[in-house]
Amino acid sequence: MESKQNKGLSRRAMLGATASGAVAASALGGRLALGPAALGLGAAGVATAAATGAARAAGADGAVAPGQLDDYYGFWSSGQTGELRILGIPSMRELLRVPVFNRCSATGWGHTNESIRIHERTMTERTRKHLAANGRRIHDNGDLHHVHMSFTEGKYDGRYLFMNDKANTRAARVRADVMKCDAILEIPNAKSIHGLRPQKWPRSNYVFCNGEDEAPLINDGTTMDDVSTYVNIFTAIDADEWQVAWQVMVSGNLDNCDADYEGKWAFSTSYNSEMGMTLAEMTEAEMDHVVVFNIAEIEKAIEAGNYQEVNGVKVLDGRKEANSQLTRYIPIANNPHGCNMAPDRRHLCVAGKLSPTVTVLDVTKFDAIFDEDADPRSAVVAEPELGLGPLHTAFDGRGNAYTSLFLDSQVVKWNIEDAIRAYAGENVDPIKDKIDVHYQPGHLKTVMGETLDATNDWLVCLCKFSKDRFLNVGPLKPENDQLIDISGDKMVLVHDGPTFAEPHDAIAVHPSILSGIKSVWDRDDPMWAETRAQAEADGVDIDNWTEEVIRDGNKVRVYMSSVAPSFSIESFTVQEGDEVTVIVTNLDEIDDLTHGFTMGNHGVAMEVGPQQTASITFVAANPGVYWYYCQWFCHALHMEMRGRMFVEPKAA
Ligand code: CUK
Ligand code: CUA
Ligand code: CA
Repeated sequence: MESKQNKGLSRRAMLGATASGAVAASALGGRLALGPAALGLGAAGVATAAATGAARAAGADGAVAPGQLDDYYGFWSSGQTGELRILGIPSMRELLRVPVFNRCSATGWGHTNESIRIHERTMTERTRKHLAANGRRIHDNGDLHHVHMSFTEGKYDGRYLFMNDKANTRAARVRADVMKCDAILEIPNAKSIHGLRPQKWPRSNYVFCNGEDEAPLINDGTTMDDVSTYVNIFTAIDADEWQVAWQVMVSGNLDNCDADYEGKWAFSTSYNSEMGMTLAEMTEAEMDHVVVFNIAEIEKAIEAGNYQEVNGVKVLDGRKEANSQLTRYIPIANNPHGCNMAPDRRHLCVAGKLSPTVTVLDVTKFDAIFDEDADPRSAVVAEPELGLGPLHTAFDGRGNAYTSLFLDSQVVKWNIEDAIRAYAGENVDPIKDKIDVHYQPGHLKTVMGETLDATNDWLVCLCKFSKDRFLNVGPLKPENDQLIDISGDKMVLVHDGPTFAEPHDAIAVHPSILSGIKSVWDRDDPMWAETRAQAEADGVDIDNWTEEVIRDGNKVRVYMSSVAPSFSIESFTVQEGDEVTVIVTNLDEIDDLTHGFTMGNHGVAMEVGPQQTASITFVAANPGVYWYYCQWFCHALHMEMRGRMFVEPKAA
């Protein structure tokens, strides 16, 4: 203790911080040393920007000065990286990565007991069997295409972010108060969750998920060739319970989806109405379709018990031949893709992909198409020809739509009302502007353009190819997310933002909606409830300075606390072959004072944020001395924040 205190003094003096807290520089007093100066930071890091009104903190070029905050949070998917990312808009600075379906070296996500429990909670028996056969407990890859925030009455409510995993047929929820994943659901029966959208009205009671790939409903190896046994599945997740509420079998496959502003409908595009199994078959028909799901009729059918139960889930038949009131199929040309509801509460825009058109559907006409003899195309009110390869559409607050043109490498701005007038025969050109983007855009998003709060501020266009836009980094190039000013009549490209593989989609959210974000965990957070229960069973009080090593057969639980710059336990001993669980509680309560726990040569590392408890389990297979250390730079004596595990050889 003596020498630690002395080192603390000299180190602080060296860094030029005040020494007024020096007498208290015991393990606990360490926090006194950690002003910004101790880390060599200026005080400017806490400058605030008045990000409330319509005025932009950023300049016209989107530049945000050092120390200034961005105007909006951007939430980015990351495709095959499997994580959620948070960027600032308009600076496009990356603020955080939130691991979800991936394994994270920094935070231990996918390895801590708390995160593995979230993965395992709704895993199907098939997946458990598959993983066990491969010597694993969880999948640590995902393909996260779509991220959307929870809604209340058509507006973001700042509670949750929802996202899909196409690779392993899952959907996940991230708590927006701490920006951590708190629930993952593997969806039975469906295959490859692609489109995902929350219900917008009255609130996000459901999260709708499209199954993209067809497979036999009872997928037990009986047949591959009898395609008549194949189905596709639309799933509604109960967003509060994070369990499947119901599923609907459909004809054709499902690509992207959205929901209306009345809570009556959900809709999905299908590029494979043909139920083809090859590229030639999937592009054979001239028309595919949009499926309209009638939420009230579906809930009625569930209530009436008109479902079959498959793998513990209620499944309804909404296929064409079932002739039910659950679904309607609206013919759309040709392999449609994007499915975007406009903030005018009325118009759904479906991008043609292989057709140069966007089809505009009036959702107030959907009741009529559920009449027996109605023509489902009677809901079409416009079909402007916009350019080659339309993929997705975004909206501003002035009735304009912005559609990405993949093949043309352009964004086209068009006016919805003018498109409707043109479709009705008036001589008006709905196209207002076109801009080149670089290159091959997929999704594009305006600030809060998928809500009733659509703005006229920025458009982010997520380009799939960057080619020559950045220094060459080898065969694998970054994507290029471009920032476009849409405040005037003409779109203006102001910024290129390289991103790693492969964000598909993004949303932008005003900071006032996220005012509930915490900087320090609540000690009683449910994230470690099971770890707390184990501690209580072991008679350990993890809310206070803790030094306990509990032996339970060949299981050893090591409870320790951390306060900068030390762990409460400087060494512990286990036996060769023991299963060791290290439980660390970070008692520091200062913003940004994260510790970590890394056990050398054991593949073990985790984040422990201020006031957080985290735990990780491994087998101590080899006798010897192993250092553990804090891997988050937390203090001038961060390097010294370490200790030893001694693994005793098994008695012969
Ligand atoms: S999909 Cu990727 S560009 Cu998965 Cu939203 Cu259209
Ligand atoms: Cu604690 Cu570094
Ligand atoms: Ca097709």
